Amino acid sequence: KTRRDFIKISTVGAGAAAITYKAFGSKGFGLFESNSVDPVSDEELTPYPTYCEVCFWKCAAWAYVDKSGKIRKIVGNKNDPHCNGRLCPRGTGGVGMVYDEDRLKTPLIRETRTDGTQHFREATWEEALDKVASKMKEVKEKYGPEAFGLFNHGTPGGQFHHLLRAYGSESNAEPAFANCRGPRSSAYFSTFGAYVGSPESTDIRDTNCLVLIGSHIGENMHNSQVQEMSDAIDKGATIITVDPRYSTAAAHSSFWLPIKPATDIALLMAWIHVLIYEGLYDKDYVEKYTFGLEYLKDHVKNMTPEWAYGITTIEPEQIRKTARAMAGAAPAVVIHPGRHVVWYGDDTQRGRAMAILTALLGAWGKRGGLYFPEGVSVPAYPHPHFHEPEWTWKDWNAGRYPLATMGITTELLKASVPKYNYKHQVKAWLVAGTNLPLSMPDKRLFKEAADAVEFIAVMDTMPMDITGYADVVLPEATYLERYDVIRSAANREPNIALRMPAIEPKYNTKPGWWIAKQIGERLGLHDYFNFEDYSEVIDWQLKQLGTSLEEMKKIGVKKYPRKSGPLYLGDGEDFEFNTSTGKIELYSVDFADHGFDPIPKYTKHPEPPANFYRLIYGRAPMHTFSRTSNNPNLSDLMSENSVWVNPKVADLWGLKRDQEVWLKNQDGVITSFPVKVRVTERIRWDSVYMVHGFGHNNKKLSRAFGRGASDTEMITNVAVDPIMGGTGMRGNFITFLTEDPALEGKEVKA
Ligand code: MGD
Ligand code: SF4
Repeated sequence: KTRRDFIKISTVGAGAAAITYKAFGSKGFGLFESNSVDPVSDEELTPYPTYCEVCFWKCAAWAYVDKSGKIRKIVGNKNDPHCNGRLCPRGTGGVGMVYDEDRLKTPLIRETRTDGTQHFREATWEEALDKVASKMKEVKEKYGPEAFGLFNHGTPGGQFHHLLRAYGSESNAEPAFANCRGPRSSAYFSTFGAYVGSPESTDIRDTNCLVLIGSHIGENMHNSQVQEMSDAIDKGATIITVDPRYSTAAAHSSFWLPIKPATDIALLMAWIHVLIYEGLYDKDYVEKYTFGLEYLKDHVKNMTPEWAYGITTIEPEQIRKTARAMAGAAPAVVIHPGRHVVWYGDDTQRGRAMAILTALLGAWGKRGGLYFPEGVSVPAYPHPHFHEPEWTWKDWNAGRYPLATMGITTELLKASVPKYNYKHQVKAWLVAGTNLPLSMPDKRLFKEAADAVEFIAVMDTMPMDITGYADVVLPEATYLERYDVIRSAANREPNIALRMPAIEPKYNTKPGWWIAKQIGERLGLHDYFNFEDYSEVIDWQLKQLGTSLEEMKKIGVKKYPRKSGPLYLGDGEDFEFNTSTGKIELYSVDFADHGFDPIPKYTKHPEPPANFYRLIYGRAPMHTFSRTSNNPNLSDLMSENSVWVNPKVADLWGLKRDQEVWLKNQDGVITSFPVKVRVTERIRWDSVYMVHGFGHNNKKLSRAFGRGASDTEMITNVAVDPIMGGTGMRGNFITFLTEDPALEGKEVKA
């Protein structure tokens, strides 16, 4: 029975994936309609509201459960602005997270046998929770609570964050900052005094021109954004894509600029030059709202398209033409701020250049540009004040990365290794919802840190690579089996969404809130967990927001009227920006004060040595990072990654389509597993491309183990952004090994 359901879902998905590549057509996302293909009639099913955890777009949905208690399908909530009633293929396949037979099923405790070998033994919840709590007590007594660190991501991380704060620690970091969006936050905040958020406040649905700098919307499947882009294409918007790879978005663009990697700032500065020196910028807007035009004008004087051509390989005429296209469409232009933007270590400055371009076009706060988002503030469930820790993540960053606004993951790793001599050291970790071995660049640092700490507890749903490092594994119920925090993300209309269990947790798994509460109780922190069931917390919060759990169970999503004013600036309206000058800062006073370039500069980055190629990586529509590779439905659609190689390079190396190769990077590190070659004109000859998230090392992942190669393994060189600590990952170069390096090693030994 299970098998039949599984095939059915996969078939739905398979059709979906094929259509995905055509998503930007006049029919938009045809694939979502396939959701309705189901032999069970809706009358026989009960819908439960949830929001998706397959990626961080968090689309609100209905999980339909049949009479036997099986989830038959997940369908987007029509009232939800994140999805407009249509899930992406990954979201549809999310049910595979529940029915993946490789799931963590019961708590595990690491044990050392008499012969010294280690293994996991199954444990009761009592034992596992006691163990975590007693270690937390011990660390608190020996070193202070601050020495217990937390790596967190997504909703499960939030529950543990609360636990740690109650316990007295704020030594936390999540990959979403330093390994992802952090540079963008610093860049846009320093320019506009505001963040672009998630979902980004890009008004793509009404834009006349969308500019994508390495943003591969469509492969990076952020639902409503893809839908809006599809609509914008239908309405004839100009799409300009800057990417060394012919991405899906590039294929739907009016202009594809196949830029030489690591040179984007030069292109952006040349665009700024054209706007200023051809007088194409929005003069009224710039005069009224911005600070520093004269400095900027002087700064870009010699940054002509001809200058940029020598750096970027983009023809000067193309640079002029595209700048004029933007100006012609202004202010309805979206310079997409990007998302995973940690590339070369000067990423905050690239973000600044994009923000400045946005300002010159008068597009911030304008229809078809970037709108003013508004969210609902969900009140905290009453609990005593958190004690102020003696030190927090800020103390690692202090002096090093002055504009970091969250904990930096690699700093948390370093603070865990005594040899780095951090004044504030970490001795133990909780890890919740993040698979560090596949997400952290510089695996050597990760291993050093994991070796150094006294204790690691991991809360996950799957036996992911990180669980192999745990002393205690806490198996969490999946998102479809639990209550969770109320989703509240700023959007055009403020809104909230409910996640409630569609079915009981399978196996011996428990919701994150329960696990956090149980540990809290053992630490004497009952007052911070003053509820029996998380539904009480949610109901209390919802009542403060003028609704209730009862109502939300019926509607899933609730929208509220805006209180902060209109979506856009009115013509000539006065507006004070939250920056030092109260203006949009073309020249950043804050950066100058901290000794950083107040206006972005192009810096040359190292290039691949002979016979090496720059490794760039990205997403596929059916996967999210490493979390989905073992999902039965999604691995059915794409079970491994490949390495994209330009035909010229393939010829040079004699590489054939689907041939397996190992990759070796500039530091001599070789991938654990081979990866198939995809020969394609879609990638420049100086680079190779891989989808991130494959090459898992844990044998317990029956579908994902050893399938494809891990891009992360090749990322040993990290270019750290001095402004906010972002981990630039695209300065790594690979070459090909056509023979199995393990055999080679054996031959050498023999
Ligand atoms: P995943 O690799 O998907 O993302 O990094 P991570 O947050 O580590 O791992 C998520 C983990 O959460 C998995 O172990 C999964 O099983 C677990 N999980 C999923 N659902 C649940 C749940 O409901 N409860 C619990 N407890 N656990 C759950 C993402 C990070 O990676 C980010 S945000 C970016 S943008 C970077 N991208 C990136 C890249 O593109 N290339 C390379 N090389 N590295 C990258 N690192 C960064
Ligand atoms: Fe889920 Fe897709 Fe929405 Fe992401 S974009 S939350 S995977 S449905």
